[in-house]
Amino acid sequence: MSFAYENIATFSDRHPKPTYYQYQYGTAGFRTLGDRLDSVVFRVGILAALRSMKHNSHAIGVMITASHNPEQDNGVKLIDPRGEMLEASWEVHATTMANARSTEELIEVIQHIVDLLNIDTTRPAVVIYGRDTRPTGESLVAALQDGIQAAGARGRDAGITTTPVVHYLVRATNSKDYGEATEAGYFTKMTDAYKKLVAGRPKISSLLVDCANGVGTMAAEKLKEYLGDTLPIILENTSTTTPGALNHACGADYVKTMQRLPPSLNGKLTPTQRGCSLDGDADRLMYFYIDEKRQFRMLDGDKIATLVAAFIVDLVKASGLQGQIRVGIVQTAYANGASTKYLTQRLPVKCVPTGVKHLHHAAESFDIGVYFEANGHGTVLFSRNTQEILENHEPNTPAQQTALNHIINLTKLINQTVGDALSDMLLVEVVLAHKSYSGIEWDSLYTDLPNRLVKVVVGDRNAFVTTDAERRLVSPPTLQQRIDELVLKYDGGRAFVRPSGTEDVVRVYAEASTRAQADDLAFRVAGMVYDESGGDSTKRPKEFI
Ligand code: G16
Repeated sequence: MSFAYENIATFSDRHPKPTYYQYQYGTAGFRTLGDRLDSVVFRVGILAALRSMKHNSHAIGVMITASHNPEQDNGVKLIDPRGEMLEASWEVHATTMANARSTEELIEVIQHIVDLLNIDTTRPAVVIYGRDTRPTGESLVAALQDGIQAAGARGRDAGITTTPVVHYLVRATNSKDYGEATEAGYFTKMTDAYKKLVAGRPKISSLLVDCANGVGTMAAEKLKEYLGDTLPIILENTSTTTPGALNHACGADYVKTMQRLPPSLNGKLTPTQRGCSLDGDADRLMYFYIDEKRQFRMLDGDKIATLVAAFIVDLVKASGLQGQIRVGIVQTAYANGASTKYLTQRLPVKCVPTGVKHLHHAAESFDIGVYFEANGHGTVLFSRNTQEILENHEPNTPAQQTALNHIINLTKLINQTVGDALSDMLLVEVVLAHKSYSGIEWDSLYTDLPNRLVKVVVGDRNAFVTTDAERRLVSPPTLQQRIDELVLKYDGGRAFVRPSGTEDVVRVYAEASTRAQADDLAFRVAGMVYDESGGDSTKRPKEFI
């Protein structure tokens, strides 16, 4: 098929934009109520085709998911040729297309983009797409298929699958040496590497996996088969068809925000046994365990980054590559202060704004870049130069050879395109197996400062504008100054405010030296945010007072 504006116009008339809504490309693409997204997803199909044409017909990915959001929400993320998030400069094109008020305006916008970027629309285009288990997913896929067809592109349907699988498929389709571009190729690559890395190490009796009642269930079931008895995983929260169950009182976001075990796992996780939670599209991971005092202990993205980075640094030294390969860490403002302090004493650490797209690019500046958000979203990147060093290195001793083999296997185990809960879970289990650590030893690397995350519903979240990697507010005008004054009253206090890019809320993060102080600081700052937004004082949430 060829690119024909008449064709696009005919299809576009079937996917009109609602007049009342302005779309915003957020932290991870467009995200709002699923039944508001038909026109957006249709247009994303066209945009993905244009991006493929612009990139020498390399495949572009589209994932329909709202990840950690409630079930009624949905969203769409675009994936670039190397499997990473859409290049930031195209976000503006996505937004302009999404907000074109009519078919005529849409055609004008497309023509403008084609001219501006000098896109050769005679080139073939390929779009790989998948969706999670949300009820609105099926109709949104139909809208996407219309967009792909309207633009004369070829679509490849990856079906109901996880975000990391779609990222993998895009990378593997475009770079043949990355792996076989099938779901089986994804599982085989990852589990073969895992088996080599844990060969001869003691096995744990079981690992409990909370699948958030989402698409991670299907992927984890397949992973279980590939793993066999090398890692016995017990799957929980696997009700993918129960209405309202997705992410409800379970999953990685629940664990991180509530800092407690999902109620459905009460009595299932035995003391000292490890468990972990995936989120709704299986790109985030939170670990936890119950200690000897039967207290819930959370091991979040910061703890994962610390564990993994230390292991990689040890392997680099042990393989004789110290001095040739520089390992660095990327975090966001949400990183626990104790983790940042611990890490900066050992490694270069960068702080960037929230969003995998920011972390991923910052991590590319290291030879091996370990990036994790505290919410459990992260991965490890090995630069091209590092891969070459690994391939050409000639170890002097058998011990160096073993360490080198381990690093090479890590490059295969880790999904280097994006945070991947299942790949990260295997990575954590590899490190724990090598270190002979239980959750307790891992947890004891440093002690988290007590912290609290709060969401505040405001009239207009865009009124909250940040700077300094989202650590400070520049608007509303005097709010940051008042937060600064308040923070000074708390021992070890730190707090910041930022608008979410995935939910219609403002997020408040606070930490302090005691749990009571962290809670108090968070709720007081949340109260300031609420008041600042012109909230009705009679509806002011009780906890904020
Ligand atoms: C997305 C992004 C993450 C980000 C999270 C929350 O995750 O990929 O990088 O941390 O949203 O973002 P915000 O605080 O702006 O709402 P996911 O797993 O929801 O796709």
